[in-house]
Amino acid sequence: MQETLKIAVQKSGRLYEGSMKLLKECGIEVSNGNNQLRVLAANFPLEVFFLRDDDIPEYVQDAVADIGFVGENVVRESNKEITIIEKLGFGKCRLSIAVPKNGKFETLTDLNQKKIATSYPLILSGYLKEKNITASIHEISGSVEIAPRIGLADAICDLVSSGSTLFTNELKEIETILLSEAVLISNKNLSAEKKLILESLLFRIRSVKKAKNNKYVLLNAPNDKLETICKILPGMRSPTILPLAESGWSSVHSVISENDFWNAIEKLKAAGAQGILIIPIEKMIL
Ligand code: PRT
Ligand code: ZN
Repeated sequence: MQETLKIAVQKSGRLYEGSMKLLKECGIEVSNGNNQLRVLAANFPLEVFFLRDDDIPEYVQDAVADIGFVGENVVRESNKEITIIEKLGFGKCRLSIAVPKNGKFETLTDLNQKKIATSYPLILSGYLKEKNITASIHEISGSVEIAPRIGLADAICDLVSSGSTLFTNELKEIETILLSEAVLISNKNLSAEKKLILESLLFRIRSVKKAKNNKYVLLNAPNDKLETICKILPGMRSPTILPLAESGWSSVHSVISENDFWNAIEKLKAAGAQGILIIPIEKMIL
């Protein structure tokens, strides 16, 4: 019988949707209709465990699960013997130090000998040590943002994504100490067979990620502008150029990275490109 790879994902919460969506985009069917704790994928040797995110690094270290999807912030704070294999591109946030907006603290140095409330004591203490700041760390597990208002701490260290929680609580960020997103973690001693399944899953994850970071561009160009336009659009090898029915014009097909996108579109228009279509790519196998 073929082995199955056991993956731990968050049971409910901010990473649940992203984790299930990624598996689906990898062509792996997992139904969790009955809110079960363990589900076998229908078409891939994968068994999915639904757990609290804080437990995932330990379960992966202890080989209860072989791999997991979890926030890098949780991985760093848990400090377990596991390997981070790949960033997954969802669940993006940052761990930041924030202080009351109209208070007397402006910089990290102002927090010397002061009290900081956080659910991330390990990451915070490492950071403060590195920066030579001596502050006392008050560990709390939730509602960290209200600590300064109720006199529990002078500052907080918490996760931020949109910044609206800080805003509503009249706090301002003064220092980002970790940029985080969901990552794929693995047990350090996978069997050869499990490593092969992981390789196959990773291949799919990387193809999905690459496709998300790229767009398919289709445009019409006058033939005398083709050279300039091709320089803006390098494509995977070079752009595909096909003659249009209207003489003197060609259709150009290419792939462009999300990061270069807006910049390139402006240049393409300026170079005489017309009818520019941008099409999402579903998978990208190179
Ligand atoms: O029940 P379980 O223990 O599994 O879940 P949990 O409640 O511990 O975690 P959950 O679901 O809140 O978050 C899971 C993971 O999502 C975190 O470990 C991060 O990796 C990631 N993530 C991304 C976030 C945020 N964005 C986020 N904004 N986790 C928490 N927040 C909180 C933050 O703590 C603060 O209270 O959202 C608030 C700030 O959000 P903004 O948008 O107002 O800035
Ligand atoms: Zn949690």
